[in-house]
Order: sequence, then structure tokens, then C-alpha cells
Amino acid sequence: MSYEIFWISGSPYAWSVLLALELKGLEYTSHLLDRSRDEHKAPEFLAINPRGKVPVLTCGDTVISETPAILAYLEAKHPEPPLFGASPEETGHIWQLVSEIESYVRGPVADGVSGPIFRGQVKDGNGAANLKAAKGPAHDALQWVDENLTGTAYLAGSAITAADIILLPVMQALARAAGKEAAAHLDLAILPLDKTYPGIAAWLARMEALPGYGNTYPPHWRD
Ligand SMILES: N[C@@H](CCC(=O)N[C@@H](CS)C(=O)NCC(=O)O)C(=O)O
Repeated sequence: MSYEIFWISGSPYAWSVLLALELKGLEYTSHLLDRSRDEHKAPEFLAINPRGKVPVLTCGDTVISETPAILAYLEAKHPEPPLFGASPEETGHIWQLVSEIESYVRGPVADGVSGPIFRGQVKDGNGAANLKAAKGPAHDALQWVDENLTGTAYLAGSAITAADIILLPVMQALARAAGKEAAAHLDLAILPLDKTYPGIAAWLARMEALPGYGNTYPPHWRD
């Protein structure tokens, strides 16, 4: 039975699942939905996920949504290479990191900074003021990430884990958003990453060199 993934280009959650499929060397059929045509709200897709959200992974009659659930499902079916560690202690530590990223990094970085820039919400006074207020919490979160990536190849040690693949899209979106012309007046002090957050920059380069990484890169970012 083969895997099918339903996703949208640039969805950070979907990107994490694509990375897991690639890292585990699994074959899959890709269903890239067109967000501009609301294909994720079409009846055919709502029949698969009534919430109208991606990613969704199917395998025969099995349908799984919610990124952590999909990662846990893939890990249970394909334990090698492990993305959640090889001992209970490692597993606990990796889930802690995943939860910390979800609870304390994604919000300040993605909702606070990259999301508003991508959506063009930083041009007027209100949007720029909101962004200014969001800078401090985002830098606090980035500082935490950078500290956790200093002196170690990956977040949980020498091997890549689910924590890295959850974090990767959040960091790539931030780097892309911060480099946009629309962000030039915001004094974000995020780029160049190798000067501001060298631990994150070195880790990003390692992640980009992973086999299969190119297959996961958002198609609409290639243009
Ligand atoms: N909690 C979900 C979040 C999924 C999610 O928010 N997906 C976004 C794309 S990044 C989506 O499908 N948004 C479409 C919409 O809400 O209309 C997960 O872990 O997978």
C-alpha cells in the first residue's frame, strides 16, 4: 500500500511531513492542492479532512491529519532511521523539543513576523507597529533556538530528529520573509543569519544538504 500526501506549497506543516517521508526513504504520491483555487476546501478534500487543512497522509483506508500524528504514525511503521530517538529518554527529549518549538517558537516567529510579511500586512502604520512589538519575542525565541544549535549538529544531538524537521520550515519561512523588499523598513536585525544567529545558519546549511531536501522545497518559492 503506498502513501499519498495532500499538501499546499509553502505550508510549513506539510513541509515537515514531506521531509519525514524523504528522510525515511519512502515512496509517495503527491497531491499538491492549489490554495488560490481553494482546493483544500473542495468537497473531495473535505471528505478526506473535514477541517480543510493540510497535510493529510493516506495509506489505503488509513487517513491521518495533524503533523505530529503523521510523524508518529510514520515512525511506528518505519522505525529506521529513527526520528524520535532510540531510547525512552531520547524520545522524551525529542518530544519536549517538538513541543517547545510549537509552544514558544512558531507563534513569535511565524505568527508574529514571517506571516504578516508574507501577507503584506506590514505596510500601514498598524501593521508596522504590530511587527515592531513582535520583534522582541521573535528574537527571544531565535536566541533559544540558536543556543540549542550551538555546538551540536542537530537539535537533539548528532542525528536529525523530528524536532529538526518541525523547525526547518519555520526558520526557512523567516529567512525568506526577512529578505523581502517589503520588510526592508522594519529593521528586523535577523539577516544575515550567519552573523545574527550562526548556530541556526550552520544548521540550515546542514539541513539543505540532506538527501531529498530538494523534493520538499516549496514549488512556488523556486520561481
Ligand atoms: N495543526 C495542524 C495545522 C495544519 C495547518 O494549519 N495547515 C494550514 C497550512 S500551513 C492549512 O491547511 N491552512 C488552510 C486553512 O486553514 O484554510 C497540523 O499540525 O498539521
